[in-house]
Amino acid sequence: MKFSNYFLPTLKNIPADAEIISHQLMIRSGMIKQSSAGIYSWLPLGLRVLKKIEQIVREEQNKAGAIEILMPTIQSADLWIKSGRYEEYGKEMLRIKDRSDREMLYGPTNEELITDIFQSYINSYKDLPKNLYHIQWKFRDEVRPRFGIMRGREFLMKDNYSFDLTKEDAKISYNNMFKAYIKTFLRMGLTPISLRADTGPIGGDLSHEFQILANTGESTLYYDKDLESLDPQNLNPEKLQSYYAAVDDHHNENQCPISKSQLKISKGIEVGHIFYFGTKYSEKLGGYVQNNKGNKIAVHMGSYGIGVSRLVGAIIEAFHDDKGIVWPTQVSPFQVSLINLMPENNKCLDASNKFYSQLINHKIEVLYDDREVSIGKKLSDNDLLGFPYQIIIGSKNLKDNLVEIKVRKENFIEKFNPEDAINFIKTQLNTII
Ligand code: P5A
Repeated sequence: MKFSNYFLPTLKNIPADAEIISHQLMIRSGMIKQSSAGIYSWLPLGLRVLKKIEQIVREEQNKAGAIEILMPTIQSADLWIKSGRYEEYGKEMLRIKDRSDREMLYGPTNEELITDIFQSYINSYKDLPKNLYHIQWKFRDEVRPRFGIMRGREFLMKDNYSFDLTKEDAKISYNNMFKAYIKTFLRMGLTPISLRADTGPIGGDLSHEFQILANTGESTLYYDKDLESLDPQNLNPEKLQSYYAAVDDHHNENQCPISKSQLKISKGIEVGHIFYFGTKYSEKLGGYVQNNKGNKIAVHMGSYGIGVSRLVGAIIEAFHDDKGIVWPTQVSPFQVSLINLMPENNKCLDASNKFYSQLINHKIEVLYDDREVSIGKKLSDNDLLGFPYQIIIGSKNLKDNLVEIKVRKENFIEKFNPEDAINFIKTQLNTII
């Protein structure tokens, strides 16, 4: 993509209403635009990141055996009246009336709707277990939407729902998802910390939340330092659940079961939450199957949520410096910035155009900064955008047949001849899973 053809409005100044760094950086790098309180448009760069995160989440769900569907954003109130949550949800639910005065709502979550889909088609224990997910926009009329897309009113969630015959089987589904969640966050370059959690309006008696470490996070976490070095190929959910981890409200120094040398304290951001709630919804909404003796049994359910849009902000909170974003390669909107410092110089133009076609031929995602703006603005904009590698083309280096590569994470610059430059980038990108 050529910058001059793209739609990427960068801003130099920090927007006055953005309190936290990810919100500031997302606005300054032209990723989102607020439409009204807690509701955002995703501009091209932001959308690319959102789609990459969504795809990693999707792949890990599929690998774990969950099946993708798509439920609507607008739901009828009927099922919520049956489950008892229509009243309970209060003002956080956005209620709408259609032209025939029927009560509708913009779904804040989908336990009711999925249980209804399940009960319409599944009647026998032989069809269990089932695990269905979708990635769909939700609406929660939060009292205080803030921090940009981190606590929006409209936000993208991956939510799935498991159906099992017994509590024991449901626990297996729960642990399977637990493991998939850890893998998902590790794949994004994050450090996930799982904690026992309250169940709130979803209900049930077993729940974990997943926080990711970020110095600027809202919660303070106390946890066993072994949780920081998990091997994605070798995850044991039961063992992981036995490690000590607590948010500051729940942590008591005198009752902490692990030694001071083992205890770590860091800031975190909640990006996922999972629940086992037994038969709470299946009993009310007809989620029964016949067991092998012909008896009707209410299925045991769990629900599992990942804040897909929140992750965009959370990743920026975890990975930035004073110049801007420092994207992990796995979710970076582009892999390479190709920066032509002097587009008016024919040699620079030829060399840059050649790099551009070569990168495209190698299927490397490149944003080619061909703009006619000052060198200073180009360099600072590209640092702000934070793609992992920058190829910088200037006339002085070209005279010696050299270009510069900057590795954004280390702010390390090295000179290469053009051929080696492409090979260096290719090798670096191949080492990423
Ligand atoms: C689990 C899936 C649920 O809603 N029902 C279906 C369960 N859980 S949850 O904890 O309430 O939300 C799951 C994740 O969604 C993200 N999230 C948000 N992201 C942005 N803005 C919001 N206002 C918001 N509310 C929830 C979080 O990542 C949360 O962990």
